Amino acid sequence: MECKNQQVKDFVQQSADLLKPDQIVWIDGSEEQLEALRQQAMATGEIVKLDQEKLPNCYYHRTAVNDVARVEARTFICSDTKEHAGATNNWMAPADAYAMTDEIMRGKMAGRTMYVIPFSMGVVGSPFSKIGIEITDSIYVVLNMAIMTRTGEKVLEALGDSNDFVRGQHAKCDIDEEKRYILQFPEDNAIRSCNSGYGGNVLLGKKCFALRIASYQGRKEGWMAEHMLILGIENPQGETKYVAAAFPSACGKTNLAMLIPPEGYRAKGYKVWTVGDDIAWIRLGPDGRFYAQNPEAGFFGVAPGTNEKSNPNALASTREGTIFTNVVLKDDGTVWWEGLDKNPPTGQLNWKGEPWDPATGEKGAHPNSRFTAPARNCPCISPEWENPNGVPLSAIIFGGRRAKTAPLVYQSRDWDHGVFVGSIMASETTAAATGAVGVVRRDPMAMLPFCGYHMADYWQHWLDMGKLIKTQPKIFNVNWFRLDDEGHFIWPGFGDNMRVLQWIMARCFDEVGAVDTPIGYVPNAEDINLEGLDFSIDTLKDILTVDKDLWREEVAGIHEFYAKFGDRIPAELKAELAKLEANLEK
Ligand code: OXD
Ligand code: MN
Repeated sequence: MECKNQQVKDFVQQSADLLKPDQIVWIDGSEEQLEALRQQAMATGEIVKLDQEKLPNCYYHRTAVNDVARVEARTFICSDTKEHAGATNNWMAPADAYAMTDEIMRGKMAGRTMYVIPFSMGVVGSPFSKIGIEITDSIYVVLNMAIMTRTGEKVLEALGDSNDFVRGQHAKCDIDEEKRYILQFPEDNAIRSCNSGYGGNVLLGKKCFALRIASYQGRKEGWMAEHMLILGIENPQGETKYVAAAFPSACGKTNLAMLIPPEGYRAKGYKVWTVGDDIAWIRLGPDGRFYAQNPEAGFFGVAPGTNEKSNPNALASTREGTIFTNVVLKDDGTVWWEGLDKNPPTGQLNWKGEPWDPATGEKGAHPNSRFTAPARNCPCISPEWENPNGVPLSAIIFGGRRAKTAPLVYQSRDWDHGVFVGSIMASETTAAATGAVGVVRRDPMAMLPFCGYHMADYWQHWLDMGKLIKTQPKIFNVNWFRLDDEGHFIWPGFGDNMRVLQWIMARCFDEVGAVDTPIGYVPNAEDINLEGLDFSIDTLKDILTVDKDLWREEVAGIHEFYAKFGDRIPAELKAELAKLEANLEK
């Protein structure tokens, strides 16, 4: 494959000068080349071919045991000043960051091959799309990028002689935790990642580019990069309306993106279509509405808990062309993870490659084990998911995991209030996650670890974008996780969340009223359809309540959180907080 773009060639040469690989291989996007790389990775044991009848084109991979998750403490935004990175990001001066990682990465590809992956985030050639070049010494990364993004020659063609591409450099080095760094250089359009081989740290198109770098680009260029799923809701008349939704980790984002409506809804002809499960790039459309596109081409989903009941669409997506990482490898060439079914296999290898006995209670799959599955496999993938112009958004949904405070659903009064609702997003830790129950972690717009610049400036950007649109999407907040006094979830969740989506749609099109409360508009219980569900209206009323005492505590927590951002907090958000306080005193 020939590259005519001089800037790309220079970048590849500079990378080779630093990393000193034995050879350089350009990824052209062809199946032949990918197959040759698979053969090579199988020969070294980097990947294992799974049973080709049960799981055609599926492979298995284990990471090092010290390298199983994103490392937020070692992730830095290397903007020109610390102030520009803001209080919620780690910061390193760009010159120091380059010098430090020059030292760490120098010569580390000696004896290895350096792969050059031209990739497009978004449909190649779409006005939403952005191009990157990732350098890596990992075939696993190449194979994952080939699923998660559009790669190869067609991307270089689309780039032409433009210099507008993100420069990503990944080197496995020695998988040394002490020298592991994930660095974003927003002003340089550049990313460096070293000493890791795990997904979120090394698939540079995903969190590093499509969120951290892209959020910065979006502010500069007047669009938005958000940590959001996108789904379409088709009604019995065959009309589809789209929503984007942001939730912190472990709140069921992939499940909501692939929701199967309850029986009664399906009988009437309702359908839910998946456009994306993790990231949304949002632009102003020619008709004054927001349009969203999923910049990815695959799902990098958490395996444990995924099963025929919780998410049959996700499971179906993994039956072909998928890479499984850190799950249980069975000797029949299939895989298993906790929650796949109730029959943990015996005599198999756990995620570390050790013989594993489920009777010991030890987990077989790592809790953050993953599948990398092509989006086109998903049975409910939207016919519009590759529309180069994106899909128009009717609503934006924020959410979190709150035991008592937030009602099942509420609607913000207007755009600015909605931005406020996003800015105070929070989840409470569960016992399983940390040992400490009920600790509130603020995660504005689910972007805390992913915003590439100062969070308060990011809120200002949201407010500014609201001023540009004629038809603003309505903004909602949901909470599927209210607990009863015994600590059980009250709302059934999963497919039944369709009932809440239906109310949200009805509000978007002025088809239903609501109760005005201190925090926003809450449904009249009668307006949430409970047909076919064993759930009393009194219990529903219970989870729609807004407890003023709890919200006064919440306000104190918000003040404390906002204090981190000092003077940069937009006046509109301060006014919203004051309004909430006043409403609670009424
Ligand atoms: C992810 C995450 O992996 O948000 O998508 O952590
Ligand atoms: Mn995510």
